[in-house]
Amino acid sequence: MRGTLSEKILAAHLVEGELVPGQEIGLRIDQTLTQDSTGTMAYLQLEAIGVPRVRTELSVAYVDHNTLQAGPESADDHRYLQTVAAKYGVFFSRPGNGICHQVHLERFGVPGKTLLGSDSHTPTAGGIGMLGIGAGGLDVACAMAGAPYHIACPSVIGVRLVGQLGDWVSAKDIILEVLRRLTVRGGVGRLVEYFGPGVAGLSVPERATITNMGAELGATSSIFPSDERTREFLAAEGRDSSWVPLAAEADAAYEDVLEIDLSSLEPLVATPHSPDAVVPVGELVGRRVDQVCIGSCTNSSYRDMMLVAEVLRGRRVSPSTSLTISPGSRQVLSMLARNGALADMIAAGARVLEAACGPCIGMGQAPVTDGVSLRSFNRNFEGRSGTPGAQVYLASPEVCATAAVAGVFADPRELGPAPAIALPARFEIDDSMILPPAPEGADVEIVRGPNIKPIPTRGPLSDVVEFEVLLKVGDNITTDHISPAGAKYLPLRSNVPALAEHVFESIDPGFAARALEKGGGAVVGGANYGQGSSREHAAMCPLHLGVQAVLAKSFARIHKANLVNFGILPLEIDEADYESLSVGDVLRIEGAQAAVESGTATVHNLTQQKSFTAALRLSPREAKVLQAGGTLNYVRQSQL
Ligand code: MIC
Ligand code: SF4
Repeated sequence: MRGTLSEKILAAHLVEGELVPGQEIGLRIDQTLTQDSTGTMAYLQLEAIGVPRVRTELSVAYVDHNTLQAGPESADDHRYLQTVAAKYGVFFSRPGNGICHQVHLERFGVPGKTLLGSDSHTPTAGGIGMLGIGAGGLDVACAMAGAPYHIACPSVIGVRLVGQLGDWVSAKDIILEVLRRLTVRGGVGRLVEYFGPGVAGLSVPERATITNMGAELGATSSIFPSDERTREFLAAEGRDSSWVPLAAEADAAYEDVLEIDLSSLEPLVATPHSPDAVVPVGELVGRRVDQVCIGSCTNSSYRDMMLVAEVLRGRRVSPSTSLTISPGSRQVLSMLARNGALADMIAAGARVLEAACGPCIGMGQAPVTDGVSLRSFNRNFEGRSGTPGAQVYLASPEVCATAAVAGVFADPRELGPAPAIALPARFEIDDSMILPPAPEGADVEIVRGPNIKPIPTRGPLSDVVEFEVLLKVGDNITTDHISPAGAKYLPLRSNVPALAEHVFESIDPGFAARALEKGGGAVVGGANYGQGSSREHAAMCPLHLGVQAVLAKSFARIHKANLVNFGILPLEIDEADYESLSVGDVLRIEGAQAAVESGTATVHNLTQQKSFTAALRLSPREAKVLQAGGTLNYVRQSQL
């Protein structure tokens, strides 16, 4: 990684360890962000850690996920977040102000700094040359309390961009091409750094589309240099003083380099049910589209919205298709309202939603039964839209808007020359929906609604652990499978006992009841277990049900960290042992305390009367955390 931009930022923030890929490092975190569906737990954890005020340079609490408010739960949670933020020194971005990643890029991101966020798309900040990393809420709470953030030092791969994008081809097509080549596992343990002559042609919001969706590669983060385009963007946000130039050295050593000739790209689409199942739009032309949803933290910038408005101007949404549009921030929405673009959208028949995550996380707008939904979002995991049989496709705002008008998949290049969208010289700046914290927190009273239930914890790891296999699943299981999101479940994010009833519901509706009845057990998974969202509920809820271990071929980075944080053993097994394990097998590990230290556990399958070894790939710190029964116990012991 010598000479890479990633190395420079990592080195400047390194407080523990060495920059050797695979080894654990501790990083100083400059800024944090939380959003509401992971934030309540993060702040309960911050309260439990017991520091009086946050110790970061800047921390922001956003409300953007749970804005449906079908009952009082979410509004109660928002009130809790507002009061806890005021008390602990955290800025509070009110519901309606926009999606955390978009607003953070606009108003707070700083090139060269580190940002830890309790949301997997925190790498959006890489669009501005900031190192943004997604993590579980507990890790973010520790960072707010001033502790370093620990990760396995990633390796750095380069993506060299050359050439220029053609008409109707945009940033989304670049990241879909990277996904097509690297797959949803291709970024695990890696930082993805963009460089080359093609970079200068991309504005910050376009770069942010690419770094945002780097999360779908499983990458630790993605980053662009900070250059003249970055300066322009920051100047337009009235934040010139935050700009610093940053780039890799000319002879930077990447682990691997992928080259993409932008002029050779065409409009692409990710097909159900994975962001890496990418095909050219041409393969789908003419197929029915029931619903189009434009927005999300991937594609909701001023540039994207203006492009959509240009396509819709003077046209009508097809009578057989429903079009929703959610602008990424109040800044974007307000500018569209003033310049008339919003009127064009409304006249075309778009259903304009508030500036929030909305349909991306299944908060409303579930498609028709077995419907085809085309979205400018970043995830098309099965069931995430709220309609079990729906077929969800992902594409650029260009492809989405064209399909909304045509009622079928269509190639936007058929529309003639593409509109040129310039960044405004000055964005509309109004931070009145970002509430600063109280100058002295001591007097602020925290308001807790009845939905907020305590965080589950467990005692220190027993030396002999015995558990039954409760469920066996395949590869690429997402945290959406483990702890579903959407309108029915998100209001329960502060109430682990209630949310836990739905663990693995879409795969095995009887899972939660069985786990409780048996007093816990284990889950067997395939490769890349726990990909997707950073939600630590995918560890906390199984913990509440008594799950002691997950045995999988491999784990996604954030989920594995969350398992460790909540004292669940992440055991890696090989293909043959995966094949041989069955639901109902009773497994036993003797000497578990020593096993987490040595990194190898001998697992006795009492049912099948045989033994096998499983790896516990843990840093010495993680081993101690597991021995203590989770991070909260460990942090309290080590007196942060
Ligand atoms: C998502 O896109 O899945 C989410 C909802 O933003 C999650 C966070 C969550 O589950 O609350 C994420 O990406 O981390
Ligand atoms: Fe919100 Fe969707 Fe972005 Fe997650 S991916 S932060 S749900 S807009």
